[in-house]
Amino acid sequence: MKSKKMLAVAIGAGIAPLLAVSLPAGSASAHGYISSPPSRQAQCAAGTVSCGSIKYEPQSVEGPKGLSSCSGGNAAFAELNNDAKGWKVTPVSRTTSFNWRLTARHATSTWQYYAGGRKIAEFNDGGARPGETVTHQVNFGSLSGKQKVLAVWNIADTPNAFYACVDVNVS
Ligand SMILES: [Cu+2]
Repeated sequence: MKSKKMLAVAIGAGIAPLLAVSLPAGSASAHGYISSPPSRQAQCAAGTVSCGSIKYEPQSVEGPKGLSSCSGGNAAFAELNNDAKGWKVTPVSRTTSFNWRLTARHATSTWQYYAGGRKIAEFNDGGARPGETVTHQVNFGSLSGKQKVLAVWNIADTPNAFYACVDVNVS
């Protein structure tokens, strides 16, 4: 998101009309997603699977906190919810590193990972601003075989979260 301060400065400088045109693209580019193991939106962006508009902005799967859908409730990205779309399944070990690529370093409350119908990991950043990449070690415990992991990035200073589904095979 563009800050209100930046907006105020821009208006003060008399470039408000230009900003009004460029703002949608700017805010769409400013979030994050899981790059590895490749999430569904990362596979769209890489052309591994053919997708609609999500391929241009894999970082934009933003929705209200508390959802459990891969699309974060975005109708335009509904194909991310389709388990039969041919997503590449990444073989992983019981403890696996999940890597986020952030295009905006939003203040963060928690990172959550769900699989097998329950939460398998949570990391509390206490409102801190993350780096451009973030890595978490996630342990699958007793879960094995094919799993659809739902990862959630909860933003500290907005009601929103970012969502990413990752298809893995745990062995
Ligand atoms: Cu953002």
